[in-house]
Amino acid sequence: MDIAEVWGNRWVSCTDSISKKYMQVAYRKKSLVCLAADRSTMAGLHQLIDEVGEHIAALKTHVDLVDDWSKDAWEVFCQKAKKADLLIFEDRKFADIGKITNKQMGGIYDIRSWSDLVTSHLISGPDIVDGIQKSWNDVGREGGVLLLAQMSSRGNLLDAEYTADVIAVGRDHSGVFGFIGNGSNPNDIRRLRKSAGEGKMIWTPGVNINVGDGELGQRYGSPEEAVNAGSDCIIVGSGIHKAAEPKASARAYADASWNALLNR
Ligand code: S5P
Repeated sequence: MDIAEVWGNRWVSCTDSISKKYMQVAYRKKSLVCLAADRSTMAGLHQLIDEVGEHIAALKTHVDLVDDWSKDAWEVFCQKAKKADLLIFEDRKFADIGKITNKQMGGIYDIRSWSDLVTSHLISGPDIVDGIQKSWNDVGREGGVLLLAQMSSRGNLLDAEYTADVIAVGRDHSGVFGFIGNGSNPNDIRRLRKSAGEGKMIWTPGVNINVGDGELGQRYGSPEEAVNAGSDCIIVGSGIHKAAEPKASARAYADASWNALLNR
């Protein structure tokens, strides 16, 4: 099957360059997996790319949880991620007003200089997206914003009305790459896909082969069901980086997500 057949409507409707790039990487690697690389040392992060890089399409970071972070070490790490054909996604979950978020893309971590994607809440209003886009623009780079339309954690406050408001802003905004949906619940994903239409990505955390409740309020749904319901990328953290054999586990998530896409 060629790439247009594999991705179907999404290939036709998601015309922005980062969505296209993601779909191409996923197609090359036969994987719809974004690894949530939640390890707190640089060595642990390097080890992850070495072990599972070939089975994942994107790498999600929390730059502020790395104990031995330094600017130079991070640059080397990002180069390694690019060499491994990975989109780099900083899960910063911005929430401030546009002009402050614009500055937070710089600062000590200088997220604008290495990220292809970032997450943002829309709680402060639509200018946050423009603030983020301006910061990439300032350094001559392009990137995409994933808006949190739903969350996977128990008791979160993103109700259906809030989700609808986020979609209303995001679906027509060229700076918005797509939405974060609740990977732990296929019905939530189906609803999100229905109102988001075909023209935006939906990426879903809260995915694990062992479904059910996780640590500290996290919840998990299955990789196949998430993709069947309309997710374009499963965000998997502990299912891979805490597995006894991360490589075999990454492979299993890649196969599950890819086969589900082929069936979809
Ligand atoms: O609603 C959300 C949104 C995100 S981005 N729920 C989440 O769990 N996440 C992120 O996905 C979270 O920050 C973490 O990095 C990852 C899930 O990790 P896991 O170990 O539970 O798979």
